Amino acid sequence: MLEYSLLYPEYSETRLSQKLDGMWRFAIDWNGEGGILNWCAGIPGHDTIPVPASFQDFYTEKSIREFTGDVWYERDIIVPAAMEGDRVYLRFGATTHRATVYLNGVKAGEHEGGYLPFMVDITTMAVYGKKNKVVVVVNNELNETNIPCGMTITLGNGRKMSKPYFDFYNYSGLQRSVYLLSLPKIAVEDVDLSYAVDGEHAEITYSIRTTGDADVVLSLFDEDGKKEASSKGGSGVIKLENAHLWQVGNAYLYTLRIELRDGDKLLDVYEMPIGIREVKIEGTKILLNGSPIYFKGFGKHEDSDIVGRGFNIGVMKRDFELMKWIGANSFRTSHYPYDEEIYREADREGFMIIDEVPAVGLFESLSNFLDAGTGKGAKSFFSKPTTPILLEKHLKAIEEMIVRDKNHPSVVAWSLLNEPESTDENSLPYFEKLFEAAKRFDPQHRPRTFAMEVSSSPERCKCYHLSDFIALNRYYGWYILGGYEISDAEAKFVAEMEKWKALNLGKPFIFSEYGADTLSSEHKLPSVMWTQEYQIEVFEMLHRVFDSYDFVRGEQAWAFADFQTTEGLMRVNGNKKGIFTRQRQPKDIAFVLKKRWESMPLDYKGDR
Ligand code: BDP
Repeated sequence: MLEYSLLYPEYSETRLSQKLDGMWRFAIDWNGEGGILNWCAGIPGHDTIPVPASFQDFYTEKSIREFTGDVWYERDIIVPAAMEGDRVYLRFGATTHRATVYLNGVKAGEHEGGYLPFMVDITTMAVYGKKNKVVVVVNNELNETNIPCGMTITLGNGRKMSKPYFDFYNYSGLQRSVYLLSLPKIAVEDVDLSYAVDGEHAEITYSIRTTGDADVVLSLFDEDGKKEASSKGGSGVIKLENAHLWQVGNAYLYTLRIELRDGDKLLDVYEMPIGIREVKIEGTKILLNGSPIYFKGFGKHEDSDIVGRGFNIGVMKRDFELMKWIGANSFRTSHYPYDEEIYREADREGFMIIDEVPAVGLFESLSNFLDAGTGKGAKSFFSKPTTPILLEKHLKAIEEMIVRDKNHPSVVAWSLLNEPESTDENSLPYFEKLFEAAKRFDPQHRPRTFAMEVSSSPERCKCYHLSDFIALNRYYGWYILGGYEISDAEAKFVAEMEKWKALNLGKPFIFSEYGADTLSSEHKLPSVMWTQEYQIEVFEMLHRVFDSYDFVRGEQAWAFADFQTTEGLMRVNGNKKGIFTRQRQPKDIAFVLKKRWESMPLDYKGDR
């Protein structure tokens, strides 16, 4: 069990929460000497940098953008005297990929894993009512013992360089908000909720974990603030006769108020938005509140100009407006859990999320995602001496993701890996442990899956039977038989689909990626690869195939927007498979998708 709470840092009658965003002092540890030189007590220089943001894209020097190693952040905070007597924490939304936190020169905590929050307890270290110095050292090196996988090389000039086994830039730093929080000694630590829906009748089964003994009192308020139900005790069931369900594109959020009491004394209050909905798989159908649904949407990235992977509230708003405009209803958080604000927005807007743990690059090849389909490389990513360490970190990330995200109605499924090497015997025991853990951590037992690349074919994949629904990443017409050979690509795609069909798995399939690189500057009639016309041809071909198989229950195009990657022969200043540009303007394909998705009802193919 996690040693800290991952509840969203709400303010309440009993909790204080202060955002520490803004300009922090910043220093790059060029010689890896910050530890020896005691930077934990104060960093050198006068540079400052925004938090939250990736550090890479602000500067004009390439050596900073490509810097691999330790970067140091520092700021002074006043820990208010009013917090004394409570438990006081620093909460980091994400430090990519690992961080050590110091308070007043003394180590306060550390965390590994770059896309999930953690809390550092500073209760006994803080000087109350006075200035305290926070120093954080963040390391962005990649290896094969943590996710996402990659390696770190050293160039002839002695500089280190990141070699991701994945196709997105290794942005890093303090990429999400930092909070100073105080919680009462006896506090709500975790909340488990699950739902049973029968028409308008709904049952909410709850269980509240606290840090000490207290009477638990729950109240449920509707959107107008009217109390609809209440309950007492640390666990139980709340019944609603006329429940407003959370529906796709029509979200309804209740407020659950949890009070911890000792007689008349209020010990803690925690309020959270909740949405009542039930997700189920029945045969090849995915049901939300009993009705079949078809996924329309994207694989995305947290990625934008200047701030990189840093959370940007304006970009978030724009992305949701574009997704509504185009008729999408869902997205996958490829290839890592996103900022918590994005899930809260999806809860409000009625979007469905396939929540993905940062397990990408688990494939034995130097440039993973490019060689993946070619069958190149050794065939044993999961039988290395380091595999047990990787598994342990992977399981911890799954736990952290599910504990953080389990109460978002928008989260309807878990993706436990992206394009792993699922073709060797040793992958099976590894995958079994992931799937078992996801079930154990999730009180709602949401469907689990992993996104499969093309060599994970019906004949070769050892693990697809573990998935509750099959998620395929397929690039017919791009990596496979692109350009004038597209007719053969279609035939090859149909041949693969026929093999899946023959297996008669009785499970839903979703296309979790499909697309073609397209430069927004390029037009040509007749088309060639990389032009906007060709992107449309690829999508039309693929959609024809999707539509001819009833067990295909969704399509999430790759990618929502163009995004930054490591430079290379295959990438023109990033991956250009976006339906929108990196600046969030539509390519021609966006209008094609809009027409298609707006004409497809939510229960598309639901009668089949
Ligand atoms: C898949 C990966 C994705 C890549 C995409 C591509 O899952 O991260 O960006 O292909 O090549 O292999 O565009």
